[in-house]
Amino acid sequence: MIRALILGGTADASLLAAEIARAGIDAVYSYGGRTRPPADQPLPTRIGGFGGVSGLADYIRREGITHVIDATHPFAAEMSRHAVEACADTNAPLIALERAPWTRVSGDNWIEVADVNAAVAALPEVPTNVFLAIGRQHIAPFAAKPQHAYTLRFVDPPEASLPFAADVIVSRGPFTLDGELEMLHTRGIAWIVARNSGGDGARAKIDAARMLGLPVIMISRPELPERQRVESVTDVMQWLGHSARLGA
Ligand code: 3Y8
Ligand code: NAP
Repeated sequence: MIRALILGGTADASLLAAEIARAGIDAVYSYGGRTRPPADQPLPTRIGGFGGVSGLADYIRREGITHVIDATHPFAAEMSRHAVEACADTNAPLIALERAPWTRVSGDNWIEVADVNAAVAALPEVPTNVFLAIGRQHIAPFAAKPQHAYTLRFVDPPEASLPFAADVIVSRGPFTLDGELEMLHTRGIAWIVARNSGGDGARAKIDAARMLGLPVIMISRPELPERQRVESVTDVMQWLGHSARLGA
């Protein structure tokens, strides 16, 4: 009998949860507890960390999890690394549902950088209007260049004071091309900082930047350990179905 654990928190994870619920497969959906409250899922849902690799391994054993699907975001590197280790420790089969990175197309003006610090360095010295579309957790390094007029976008209103003066848009996304064009134009944004998340939920700003001829400082994805990886919900269902047929 299959009992799957979905490490979720993305649009793809929500699509997978709907498919798994429709198929009547026993499963649990897991959020990291980063936003309040996360979207509802059609599966029993748990919220919050497991307590590191050992906490996740204990959860897998205690809950009789037979399959783990890492459908977290490409930048949720710590969760993905823990899943690889905990599944190796418990011999639980693991598959990652991970969307392909965005690739540059003609008209894109990308400056590709390895991490947030390199993104700060890539910004000009001369004061300008900058849109940081990288969430809430990794903005502190931009305090090194306080001369810019920053626009930030968070899922929830900021709880504490910000490390530098900035205007915050509170919006959960997914975002639309018209909405992004309007926002970038009315705020006179001249630079965008984004992470190469892939998928459709965050790509509208990239398309809008191309249309407006704006430079995008694009942060590459963190390195992840080797693990079986698919890009579609169908592939995950086949992986599960295959196991079901084998009576796993
Ligand atoms: C808590 C679950 C859905 C899910 C929507 C996707 C699309 C909109 C685009 C911008 C970029 C960013 C951010 C973003 C997007 C989708 C998807 C995606 C980027 C929710 C969600 C949770 C989170 C956590 C949140 C992070 C933050 C990152 C905002 C739910 C809405 C910037 C990633 O305040 C915080 O602590 C927020 C933290 C991790 C990155 C960061 O470091 O701040 N996502 N996002 C999940 C949990 O608790 O386990 O609440 O429904 C999911 C979505 N966010 O069903 O439509 O990519 O799937 N999320 C990035 O750089 O791309 C916004 O603003 O243009
Ligand atoms: P992260 O840095 O990789 O993970 C940090 C810790 O948060 C993990 O070690 C784990 O805690 C806990 N955690 C993360 N995701 C979890 C999940 N789905 N279920 C249970 N615990 C989880 O993660 P993150 O980048 O902060 O992302 C957190 C959540 O937001 C994930 O669900 C991710 O899919 C979603 N999200 C992230 C981004 C992004 O840009 N990072 C974008 C969209 C959505 P323990 O060690 O205690 O187990």
